[in-house]
Parts: sequence; C-alpha cells; structure tokens
Amino acid sequence: MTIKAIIFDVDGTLADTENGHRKTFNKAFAECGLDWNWDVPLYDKLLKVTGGKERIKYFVSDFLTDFDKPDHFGDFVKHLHKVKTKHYTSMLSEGHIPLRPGIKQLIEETHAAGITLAISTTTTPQNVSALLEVALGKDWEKYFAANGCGDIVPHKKPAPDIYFWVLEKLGLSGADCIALEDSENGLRSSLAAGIKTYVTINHYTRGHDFTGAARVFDDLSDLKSFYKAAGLALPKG
Ligand code: XBP
Ligand code: MG
Repeated sequence: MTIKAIIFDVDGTLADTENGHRKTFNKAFAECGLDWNWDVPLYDKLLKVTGGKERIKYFVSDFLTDFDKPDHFGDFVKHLHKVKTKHYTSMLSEGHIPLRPGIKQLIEETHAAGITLAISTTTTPQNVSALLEVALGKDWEKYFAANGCGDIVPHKKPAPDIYFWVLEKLGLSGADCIALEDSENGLRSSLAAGIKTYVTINHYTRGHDFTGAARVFDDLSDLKSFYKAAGLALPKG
C-alpha cells in the first residue's frame, strides 16, 4: 500500500498534554469557586471519556454524590470549559508543552516528501493552534491539509466520526492512510474508520488495550524504526 496521508491525533501523540489539561481544569474549577480537584489517579479514570465538556459531565454524574446541579447545567459546563481553555491556551502559548520526540522531524520530513498530513483530535481548535503555533511557527497550518477537531462531529472518539470527517476532507479512503494515536479510545476510533494505526504510549495510556494497532512504540525518538515499520522510504536524500 502506498501511504497517501498520515493522520495525527493531538493530545498524548503530538505532545504529552494531558497533565496540562488536568492542571488547567483544576485552575478553572478554583476560579469558578468549585472545590473540585482532579489529581492524577482520578484524571486517569476520567480520561475514559474524551472531550473536556463531556469529561466534566462524566465527573459530575459518576464521581460526585452530593453536587446540586445548577439550572442550565449545559451552560455551566460550557463556561467552566471556556475558562479552562483560556488557561490551557496560555500555558501552551508560553511554550510549556513541547512536541514529543521525533514529531517535528516526522512532520517536516513527510510533508517535504509530499505525503498529505492531517489532524484528527477531540480537543478544541484553539488548543490545536496554540500548541502548533509555538511548536511549528505561525504558519503551522501549511503542513496540514485537514484539521479535524473538537465539536465539528456529533460523536467524539472512540466513535470514528472525526476520522471519517478528515477522510472526506482529504478525499481519501482509510486504506490510503495511516494514523498515529496514543490511547485506546483513539485507536478504536481510527480502526473503526478503517485506518492502519500506530501507537505511541504515555504515562496515562501505558496500560490501555492496543489490540489491532499495527505497532506500539514508547515514542518516535527512533524515527527510522517507525519509517521502517510503516513502510515509508524516508528520509529522502
Ligand atoms: C484528548 C481529549 C481531549 C483532552 C482535553 O484528545 O480527549 O478532550 O483530554 O481537551 P485527543 P479539551 O487525544 O483526541 O487529541 O478540554 O479541549 O477537550
Ligand atoms: Mg490522544
């Protein structure tokens, strides 16, 4: 199979972001007068649900017993998430979360080789641009033919919706592409869209079930072994 496109997940894959998300959720809770504190073990459980707004609702429904839901609970959650995103994008813009090993080189080398690149993530577009503006420069969008993120699809990962959205945008089939993911939810999403998927693990996803992954890597610091596994004749020259 000739790989026509590589589709990248963001959180946990392009960068190890989840502790940044976790800390800024906590900042938002404090700013909004809530005594909620998501520590690492609790956040590990909450990551079962993708999407920050959905995760807050999951926390309230499954982990809080005596929380008196305010009227217009949906708006309450949206506001909390807006405050969190403000803190998170500031954290990214200050350069606190770098790309993971090998990612910048992979993006540059595959783009230079004429392979189409795309993004498929559950996080918000603001978060994607804040991360990649710092990491790849103000013109980061030049690397990506499609940027599938956030609420543009009705069902978030592990549903395949966001990958189908990206494939349609690219005018490609799942068989033309490979995906890079970090989590069980992400892998289930890309596999359901018929995309051969490689996984790089991190602290939160080390114990996940990666059945169906083409290969699981700790990270992409040894890019040559990733290229070999994926059948990519790179770097060129
Ligand atoms: C990971 C997610 C996101 C982040 C939080 O996305 O599930 O919800 O945890 O970001 P992916 P938001 O791995 O698909 O990149 O608060 O913006 O949702
Ligand atoms: Mg991820």
